[in-house]
Amino acid sequence: MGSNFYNHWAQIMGHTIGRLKVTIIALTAALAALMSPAMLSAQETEMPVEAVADEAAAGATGYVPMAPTEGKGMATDPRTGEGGTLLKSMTFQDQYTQDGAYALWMHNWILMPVITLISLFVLGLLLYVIARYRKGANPNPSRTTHNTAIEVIWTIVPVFILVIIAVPSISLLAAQYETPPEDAVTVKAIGYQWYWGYEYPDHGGFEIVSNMLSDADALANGEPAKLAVDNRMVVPAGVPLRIQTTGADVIHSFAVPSLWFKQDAVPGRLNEKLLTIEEPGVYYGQCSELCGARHAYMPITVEALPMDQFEAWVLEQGGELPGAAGAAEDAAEIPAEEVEAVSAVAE
Ligand SMILES: [Cu+2]
Repeated sequence: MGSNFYNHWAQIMGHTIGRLKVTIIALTAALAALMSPAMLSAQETEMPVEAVADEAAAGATGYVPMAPTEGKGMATDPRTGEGGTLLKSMTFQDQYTQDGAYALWMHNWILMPVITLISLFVLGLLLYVIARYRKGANPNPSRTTHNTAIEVIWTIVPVFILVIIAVPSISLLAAQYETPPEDAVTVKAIGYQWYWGYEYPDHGGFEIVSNMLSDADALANGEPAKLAVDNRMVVPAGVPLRIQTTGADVIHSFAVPSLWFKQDAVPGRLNEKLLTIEEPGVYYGQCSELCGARHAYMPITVEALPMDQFEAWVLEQGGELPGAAGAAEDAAEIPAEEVEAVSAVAE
């Protein structure tokens, strides 16, 4: 009776292990596909620069919102893989900042392999112990409680793994705390219930009010629904930006996944973080701090433009360029005669 039971059990285990093997093989294959060069090179796919340039040229006389590039600065559809592959929709969005690219590399080549290997190793050990040391195969269990060699190994190996993770992790953390340089372009993102305001203190202090477009309007524009806005946060590409965030009422959070950027917008506080967007494009984000009933309906659209087009946009908004304003002010404040008079007194 007893041996019959164990035979039956062993048979079931055999089936289960067989199925697990298939599952492990499938998982490994999926992971390999995820890490494949094709997958990585997808990151380097260039955006149709000409298309953007054409549009920019069209907007030379007046600002025309840039058309987004499918799959860039937005999530891909996990059901259809629209805008990318199905696998791509399971991982991070392609990154358009240095920190983002580094973080994505760390995720793909350090964290995921380490997590996968450890999980498979522990699963393998468990299955081996279940099969090898079951009562039927091992009726008299060992009474061993200590083994110095193996205890040293299972202390040192995890320490070694943690150090491997800590080195890139700490440098990423440090990079994310880098202070914006003095000449960075300042944009102040203000969270309101429930929309965003973008103030340009270096450009005359005008403010853009940004509300979500209806699904119909967004789709008609060729933009993703619930992410498109009427007035975008327009910034120059390729130069350091000083993004300041604050909340007008409750805590919001300014977050754009493809730029590796997330910063809380807290009432009464001014948070500041460096952001350098590497290339022109349209990048979508959302408020990422529960801020009330319409929290899900205050998206962020960042449009990065070449500097000259950004400056043209600023002038169109009634803003002024920092250098020009400064020179004009200097000229206005100190008339030439006064300067002469002052130097005469000094003599
Ligand atoms: Cu909010």
